[in-house]
Amino acid sequence: MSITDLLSVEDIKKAVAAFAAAESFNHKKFFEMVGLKKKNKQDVEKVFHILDKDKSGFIEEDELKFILKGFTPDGRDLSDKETKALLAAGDKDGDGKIGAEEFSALVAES
Ligand SMILES: [Ca+2]
Ligand SMILES: [Ca+2]
Repeated sequence: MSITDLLSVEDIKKAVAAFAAAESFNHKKFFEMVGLKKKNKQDVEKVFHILDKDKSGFIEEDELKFILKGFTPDGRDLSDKETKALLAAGDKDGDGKIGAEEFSALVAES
């Protein structure tokens, strides 16, 4: 399963390009632009598992930092500040990582 089986290559390109500038990442706009927001829960979970590189069942801070690379290899790394802001937005139970349910909720509310 590749991310482009779920999302359009064009949408990914546009969404990643829109946040190319340092400190510009906005997850709400990104999830919408990349087409994730209109996907059903099953597809959002598939994307979650792609982003969970080490298959731990959670997206940890070090995976969040490279979230854009999960969509396209030339995506930039998020800054520490952007990574922490994204973690804070998604980590509802405060365990320092994002679970599948938290990821679905984060996408849905965006
Ligand atoms: Ca992980
Ligand atoms: Ca959590």
